Amino acid sequence: MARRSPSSAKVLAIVLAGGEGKRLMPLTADRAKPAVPFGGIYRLIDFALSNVVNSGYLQVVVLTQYKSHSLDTHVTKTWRMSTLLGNYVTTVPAQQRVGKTWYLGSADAIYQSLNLVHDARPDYIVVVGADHVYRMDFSQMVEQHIESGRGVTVAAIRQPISLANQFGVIEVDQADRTRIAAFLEKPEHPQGLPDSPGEVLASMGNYVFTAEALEEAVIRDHDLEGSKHDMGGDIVPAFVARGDAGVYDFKDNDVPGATERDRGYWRDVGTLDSYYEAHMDLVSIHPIFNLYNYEWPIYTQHTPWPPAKFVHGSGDRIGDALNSAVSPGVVVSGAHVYASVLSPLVRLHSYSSVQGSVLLDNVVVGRHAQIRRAIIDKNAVIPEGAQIGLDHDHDRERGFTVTDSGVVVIGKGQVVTP
Ligand code: ADQ
Repeated sequence: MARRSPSSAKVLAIVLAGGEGKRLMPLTADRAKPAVPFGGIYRLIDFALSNVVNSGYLQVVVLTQYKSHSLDTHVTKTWRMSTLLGNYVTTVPAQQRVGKTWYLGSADAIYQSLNLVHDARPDYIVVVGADHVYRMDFSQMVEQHIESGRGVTVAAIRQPISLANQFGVIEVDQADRTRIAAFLEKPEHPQGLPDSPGEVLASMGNYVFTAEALEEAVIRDHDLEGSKHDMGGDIVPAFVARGDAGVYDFKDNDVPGATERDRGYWRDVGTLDSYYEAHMDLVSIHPIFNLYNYEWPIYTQHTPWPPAKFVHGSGDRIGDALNSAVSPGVVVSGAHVYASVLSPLVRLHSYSSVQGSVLLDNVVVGRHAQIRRAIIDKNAVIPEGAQIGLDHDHDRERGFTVTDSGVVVIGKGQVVTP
């Protein structure tokens, strides 16, 4: 295929959103990981979709599978675009179009959806995961990909070597630093970087493919005995083995409006602890991830809820929230909130206090309740006087999850006793 100039190239975006997110249990007990709420008003998938759309790519398919109802509802309600202009974001569940199996892995999800690629007839395909918090202009990576003439380009970021077993680890060719010399998916004993032994260069799970090369690769992979049909585990290594894989360094990505502090921010929020920490990044006084960058907005669903309100409770209690992000519809009545993220419609009653916590939609906190370093899923009712996060043995006895770093997690619909 003749190379197209970046401005005239036709690009289809495929968002992989079928992941189960086992390590985020109980938050993924009845929703797919990309549908997990984040930052008060968003769902995780909003970050990937906002990046795709802000990059100028308006033909987007979202491949879903595991517990996809909540994800599907969110994407359909939020991401409707003008089909008149040929723009769309569609969710595509596993449908057994090709055979009798559901998606066997992320590469099989693309294989089973090749009909959508044939319909869109793109020159290039941007494939992104749906469960990271970051801003990225994919058009800059597409430009590098087109110039390279390679089959695939993989986005990369430095990560601590201790996390290497969660990522695809890239070794760059020392003679041509844009080429991947070796790629190991989730290695247990990786080598550190020559200039920084405590770090590895990790794949971000975002790829740009030349359309024909991706189609050939997933077809070949489909027939390959022993393949797990996984993008990181099988497809990328196949390109690397042929010397046909490039690397795009995320630190070169220049997103409009980024601050010195949040340029290059990228978080894999695949575990409860990393999900919690990414929330704390939002509420630090100078946010480490800046939601207030209107040049690269993060879009989400907006419901006409009333403004958040802070009122005196009974007696002399003041309702306040400091160093916190508070969503519409929240009422803080005679309660004290510190370093926390409150999602829409949360209600806090008098003499209660919430510190270093993430409360999802509609959580009600009764009088005198105390909550410390906790994540509380939707609709939970914290009874009067209950204590959460103050005594971890008591938290475990009541069936709550307590993470390695001591964050207490209460699942959706879990009954909470004092
Ligand atoms: P993981 O995130 O562990 O590693 P995976 O679980 O396959 O890989 O998830 C990648 C994306 O694909 C996620 O957005 C997930 O929702 C989606 N997905 C998974 N199974 C799917 C299926 N059957 N159908 C549709 N979508 C599916 C990957 C790469 C690593 C890289 C990390 C970065 O494999 O090389 O380092 O992402 O976080």
